[in-house]
Amino acid sequence: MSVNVHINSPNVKYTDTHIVSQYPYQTTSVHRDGNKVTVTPRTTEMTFSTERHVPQLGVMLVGWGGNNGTTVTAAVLANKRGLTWRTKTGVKKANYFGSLLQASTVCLGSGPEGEVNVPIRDLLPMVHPNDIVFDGWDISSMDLGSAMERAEVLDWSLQEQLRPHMSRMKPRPSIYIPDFIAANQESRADNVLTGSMAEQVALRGIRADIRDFRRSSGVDKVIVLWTANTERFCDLTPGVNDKAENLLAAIQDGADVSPSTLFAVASILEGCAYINGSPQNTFVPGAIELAVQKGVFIGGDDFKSGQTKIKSVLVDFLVSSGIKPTSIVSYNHLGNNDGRNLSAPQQFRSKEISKSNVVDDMVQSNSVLYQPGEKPDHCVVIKYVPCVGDSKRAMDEYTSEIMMGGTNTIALHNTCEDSLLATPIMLDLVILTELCQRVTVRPQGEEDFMSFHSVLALLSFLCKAPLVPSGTPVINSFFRQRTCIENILRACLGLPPQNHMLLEHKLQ
Ligand code: NAI
Ligand code: DG6
Repeated sequence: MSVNVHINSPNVKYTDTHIVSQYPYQTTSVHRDGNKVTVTPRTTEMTFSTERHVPQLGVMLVGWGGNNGTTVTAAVLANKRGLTWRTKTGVKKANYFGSLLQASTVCLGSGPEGEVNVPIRDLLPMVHPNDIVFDGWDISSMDLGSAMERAEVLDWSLQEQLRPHMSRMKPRPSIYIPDFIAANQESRADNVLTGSMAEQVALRGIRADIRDFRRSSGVDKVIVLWTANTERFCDLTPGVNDKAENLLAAIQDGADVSPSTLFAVASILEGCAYINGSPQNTFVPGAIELAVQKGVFIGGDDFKSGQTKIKSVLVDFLVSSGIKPTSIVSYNHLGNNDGRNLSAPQQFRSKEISKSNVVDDMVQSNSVLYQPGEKPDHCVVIKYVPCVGDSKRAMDEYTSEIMMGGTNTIALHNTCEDSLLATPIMLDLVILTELCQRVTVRPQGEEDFMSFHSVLALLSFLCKAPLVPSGTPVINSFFRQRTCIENILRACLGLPPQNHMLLEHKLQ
């Protein structure tokens, strides 16, 4: 059941089309001179404007027939139909647990009945996941019903109920350049836009697919989300992918451009936001420049679902408690097709990079614990073990230095279905992106309202290696990322940032 949040303030106006709020944005400017630090508080008056009309959203998944692609489609269908199914531990009901927007809450303050918490989804008008229309591409031709069975994620009695609906969906043929993913994926590739097809023609084909989906489904907006295999990193080559015009020319000339970058370019040219759920460097500088030129959102990289999410909590907790992590060793094994693809060295390397930088900002923030350039040892291991399927095992050992030379070792073991962790994140990514397309901000003194930057850093909470505008800080800390989302949504409603001071209960 949804809650109707209404703000009672002279600073907030509800028109038929918009919610408009006046918001004092408070920051500080800091000047450091040796060991003297001067801090000057500043306030900038901002006007936030949020369009109230929620459009019909279409989401096109690259890798639709994979574990994530089939699971997100099936989960939405099951929720929409309110399905229940029996397992050996009882009757289960479809839900969206694990979704920040659907299943977590924010505190609005307190009233006569005490603290009032509401789901984030009820703060502002947002797309409901049940209303999303899915389509997509896969290099495997299997229909979504059979692909769901191949994925071995959902309980069989749920699959039986979903099968007739899922089987009607078939992925569109996709771009397959074998060199970018593991050789062990070749046997799946029976649904490709032909191996020898020029990149320019493939790009046109993807753009035509997006237009066809928009037209045939009747959706108002399309967002494209890469949930296909992890690719190897591509080389950053001046004259090829360093600028938008070079990248477009390189595609025309058939130069070495990855399938994921081709998809990103196609989406951007169609005016559709593009999100990268995998670790590879899809967003070469030319693709980022193109997105900025076209004013289209891009976001990524790599869904932050399990081990890395815990890392962004645990290291935050340790460092912000004044404890010094000196070594983090993360091991995991899994047996799904993602694990199979990652068993190849170049694809593993992409994932290793994405999983390794997550503690950097937290470490750098504390000069009491760490000297400049000092970092904890950080080791990431992934092994493919077919037997465990999608049920990933993650084992972590965190060693920290505590007071007076003491050592604190924390060991964790986590078992969970990988795709059931990724699915709610995929939904949050597209719903948050869509909402951001309806928010504009006018800082004091400016004539025009501005959108968020095309590189949508607000998605950082959901990504292992957050993509941010060049020269801006990368925030990995779980708490800072979540607070950022919460406070921006509150600003759209003219509400002050959550400060957790509870002064009203602390004075006498
Ligand atoms: P999967 O291997 O089951 O699915 C990937 C699908 O992509 C396959 O069906 C494959 O045929 C297809 N594919 C490969 N290249 C393609 C192309 N060029 N065009 C269209 N389709 C293509 O993998 P899964 O488990 O669904 O994961 C998908 C991606 O998400 C992987 O890159 C994984 O690393 C990433 N990821 C997954 C997380 C999770 O918790 N499940 C978390 C973080 C990232
Ligand atoms: C092996 O690590 C497979 C990967 O695709 C991960 O399961 C996925 O990236 C999730 O990683 P994490 O670190 O968020 O659990």
